[in-house]
Amino acid sequence: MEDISAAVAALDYRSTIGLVQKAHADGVSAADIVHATQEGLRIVGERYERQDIFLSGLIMAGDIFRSVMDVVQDDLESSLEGGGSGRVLLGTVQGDIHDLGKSMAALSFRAFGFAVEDLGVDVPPQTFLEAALRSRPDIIGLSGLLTLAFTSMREIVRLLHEHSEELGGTPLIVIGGATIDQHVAQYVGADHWTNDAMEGVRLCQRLLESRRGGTL
Ligand code: B12
Repeated sequence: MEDISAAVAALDYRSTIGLVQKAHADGVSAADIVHATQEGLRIVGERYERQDIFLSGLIMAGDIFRSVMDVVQDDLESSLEGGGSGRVLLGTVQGDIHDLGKSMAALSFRAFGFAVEDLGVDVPPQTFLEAALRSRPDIIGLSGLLTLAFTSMREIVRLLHEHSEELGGTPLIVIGGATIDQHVAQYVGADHWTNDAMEGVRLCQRLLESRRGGTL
C-alpha cells in the first residue's frame, strides 16, 4: 500500500497502475487500494502547496485516480452491498469543480441502495434549494475541497433551514472532501462530515434508521 501511495505522490502513472493491478490480482481490497491512492493524492496536494509541482501535476493526479478507479470500481461496488433506502441529493458546491470525491460518494450511496440525484459541480446554493424542494431528499450531500467552498456550503445550510417548513423538515446534511474537518462542519452548520465516502454512507444509513425509529 505504501508503494502505491508513493507512486501516486511521485505522479508516476505507469508504476501506480502496475502496482494497483498487482495488488488487485493478489486480492487486496478495493477499499484499501483507494485509501492508499488518496494518501498519495494528499501528498500531491502538499507538493503543490510548496510549489514543487504545478496545476498540471494536480490534473495528472486526477487522471491517475480515475485510472485506479477503472481497475477497482466493480469490486468496490460489489463490496458495498447494503440495505440502505433513501434519497440523496448530491453535488460539488459553487466555486469548486473537484468531482472525484463527489462521484465516489455517489457510487457508494448507489451501491448501498440509495437513490442519488447528482447535481454535478460548481452548483449554486439556490439550485440545491430548488432541487431539494422538488425531490424532498432524506440526505443532502455537499462536496467541496476549496476553502471558498465552505462559504457556499454554509449558505446552502442557511437556505435549507430557512425553507425547512416547505421541505417538511430539514434533510440530514452531510459534507465531505479531503480538506473537511470538525471545524469546517461547525462553521458550515452541517449535521455530519466525512473524509471517506464509504464511512459517510454507512453513517447516513445508521442516522436514517435512527431517525425513522424515532431515536433522533
Ligand atoms: C486532483 C486535484 C485537483 C484536480 C481535480 C480533478 C477532478 N476532476 O476532481 C484539478 C486539477 C481540477 C484541481 C484544481 C484545483 N485545485 Co485541486 N486538488 C486535487 C487533489 C490533489 C486531489 C483531490 C482528489 O480528487 N482527491 C481524491 C478524492 C477521491 O478524495 P476526496 O475529494 O477527499 O473524496 C473522498 C472523501 O472526502 C469523500 N467525499 C468527498 N465528497 C463527499 C461528499 C459526501 C456527501 C460524502 C458522504 C463523502 C464525500 O469521498 C471520497 C472517497 O472517500 C487535492 C489534494 C488533496 N489533499 O486532496 C488538491 C486541492 C484540493 N486542490 C487545491 C487547489 C488550490 C486547486 C486549484 C485552486 C488550483 C489552481 N490554481 O487552479 C484548482 C481549483 C479549481 C476549482 N475551482 O475547483 C488545494 C485546495 C486548497 C484549499 N484549501 O483551498 C488542494 C487541497 C491541494 C493543496 N494542498 O494545495 N485539483
